[in-house]
Amino acid sequence: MKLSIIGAGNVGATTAFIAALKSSELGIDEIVLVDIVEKIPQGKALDLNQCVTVFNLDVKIVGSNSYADTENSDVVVITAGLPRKPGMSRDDLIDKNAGIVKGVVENIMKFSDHPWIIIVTNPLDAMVYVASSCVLEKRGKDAADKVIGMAGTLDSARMRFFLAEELGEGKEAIEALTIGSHGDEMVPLMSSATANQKSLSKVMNDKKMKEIVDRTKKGGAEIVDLLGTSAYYAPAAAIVEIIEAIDTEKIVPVSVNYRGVFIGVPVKLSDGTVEIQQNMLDSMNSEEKKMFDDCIEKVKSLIDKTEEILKNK
Ligand code: LAC
Repeated sequence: MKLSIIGAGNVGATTAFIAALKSSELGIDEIVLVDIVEKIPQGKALDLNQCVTVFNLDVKIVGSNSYADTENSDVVVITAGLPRKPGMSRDDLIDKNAGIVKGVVENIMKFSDHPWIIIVTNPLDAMVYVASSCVLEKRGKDAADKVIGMAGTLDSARMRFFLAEELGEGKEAIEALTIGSHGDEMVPLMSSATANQKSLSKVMNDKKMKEIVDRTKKGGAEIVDLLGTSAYYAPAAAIVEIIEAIDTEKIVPVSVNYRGVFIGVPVKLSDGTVEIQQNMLDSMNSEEKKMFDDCIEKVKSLIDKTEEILKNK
């Protein structure tokens, strides 16, 4: 598998690092790190090549300022764009990042026909819309269906961590999924979450659950406030989790085209298609369904705003 990562900042480089360490189990033989800034991707690639040598891993890491090096990628991860600063919401980035993502996708399309494209740039769901529309125009529906957004795997991991800590359980004991958009409107599926296969409501009171839901929703901002910039270890791991899920039975929450909007839903990624797990959406309780519907409305208006911005570019 050839993996290209656009944007050699914190998230991009850390994704390359984790993917390189897991390269043999994931079947990755080449990782290309592209950035417009000169020397940075080359420097990080050199460091990473020396890193994998420590473990005798057979993976080649290339740092480049040219999209030509992404030729024939199987998976492309787009992290390029501005990250949040303290006090900013993800939506504040829309103006700058819409143009960046469009440009990146046009360049990718010149060198790879039908790669999986994983969007990470914020505001996530709107950027998936930008990338998907661009691929649809250039390569048609089958290729556009392979454009997905990383958010739910990250939000779910954050929530599982908070739940595991609170309950004093191992992380593998906790199953919990968040869907919807990447932001305050996300939908943590508490009604189906479990700890050691027991429903959460049996092991935790409502007040605690609500606190954890709130902390998960603000999970990104909590780290922005501490670091002065966006998180990157968990986002990078959550990107690799999606790559790992491709062509397996694993269900992951990713942002895809769902009834005309781009929003996080549980899916399987197999044979180049996205299989939405509608049964899981149908089993939401009424409160979750309402949150999910509100989220669809919110994303719709964000997409309208994005269209306006792109028209003026
Ligand atoms: C976060 C960024 C990746 O939630 O959106 O940390």
